[in-house]
Amino acid sequence: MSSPTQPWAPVHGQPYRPVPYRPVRMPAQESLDRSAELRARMDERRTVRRFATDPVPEQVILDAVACAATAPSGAHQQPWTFVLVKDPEIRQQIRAAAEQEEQISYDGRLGDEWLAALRPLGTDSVKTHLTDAPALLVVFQQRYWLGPDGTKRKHYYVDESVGIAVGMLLSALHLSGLAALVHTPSPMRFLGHVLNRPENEKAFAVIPVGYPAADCEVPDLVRKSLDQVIVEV
Ligand code: IYR
Repeated sequence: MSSPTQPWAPVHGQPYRPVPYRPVRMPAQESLDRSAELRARMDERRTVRRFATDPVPEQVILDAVACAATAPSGAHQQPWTFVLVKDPEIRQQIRAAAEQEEQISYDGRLGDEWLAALRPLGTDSVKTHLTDAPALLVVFQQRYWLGPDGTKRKHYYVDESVGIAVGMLLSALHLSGLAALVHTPSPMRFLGHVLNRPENEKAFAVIPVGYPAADCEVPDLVRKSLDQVIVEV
């Protein structure tokens, strides 16, 4: 990997020029200790829909985005943009537009089966998290590369790449003490308009970030046990 201080530039079509990778191997006992601790910490993560309005240290969010941006991606094209929205007016605009769509969704667009699947989660069309949380991370997929001169180039496995990056973002936020919610208002086209994003970017999710409200409640969910999610052959 190039030095972190070297700015990114497209390498499309350049030859393979490997560099050595020799991380110090972690002793097995240390791996076991760390994985057990991480497993317990990750099991404490909950999706939060009621946020405190308290500010959060911005650097924590920036560090989490930097963690997310270490994600592997198709052809290492890193097809993501994270828009950090702090401005209360823009958050209000996003909330108004999201609630307008969600109202239609919850009033029937989702259909009975989908609404039944959501009922145990207690979601509805009111999206207070979009204005209560002190920051929103709006994640965009770069569906293709758009050069400064308008050149377009295909991006590969964009859904997978951005999904992995968002997973890493959620882990980083949680392990740094912040709560988050992956909110996917549908349709999401309004986000590109409100945030003035270029034509190659498509909204993937809105992620409010903050602390849970003092009276925050979450659904009483049960996670699948390890033996229900793993198959060993
Ligand atoms: N986008 C809607 C509905 C919704 C859909 C799923 I799948 C969820 O897991 C939760 C909500 C909303 O944000 O309310």
